[in-house]
Amino acid sequence: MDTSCIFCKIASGAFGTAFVHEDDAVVAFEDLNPQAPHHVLIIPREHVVSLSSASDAHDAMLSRLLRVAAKIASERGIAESGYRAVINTGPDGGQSVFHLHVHLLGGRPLAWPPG
Ligand code: DGP
Repeated sequence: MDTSCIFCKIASGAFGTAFVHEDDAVVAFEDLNPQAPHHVLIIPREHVVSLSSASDAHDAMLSRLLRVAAKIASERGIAESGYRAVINTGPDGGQSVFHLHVHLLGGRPLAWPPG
């Protein structure tokens, strides 16, 4: 755990954040600033700065992040209508919180290409 990391604190339960999903490797919770009717963040419990920081040792965790995103989408009834799983990485990728996370966005048509 990185004690200066807001997502580490959330994952530890320090803020009492309601989890949409939790298991031994990942937790999921509502985004503070939702960009779609469904906007959930799925993060590893381990502090990994970004996708670029991940190694072979993180293969199972990375798989878990995406599988949990799909599970939540299914639970919310948006698997058929569609959704997007996004990992913003680094400055040009628009990453603002430097703890790896997947955005699950859905519930409305999502434009392409993104801004
Ligand atoms: P990114 O720009 O990809 O690093 O996305 C970070 C997201 O995290 C952004 O959509 C807002 C969200 N966020 C930032 N701080 C908090 C927080 O304290 N709680 C929650 N629930 N979401 C947060």
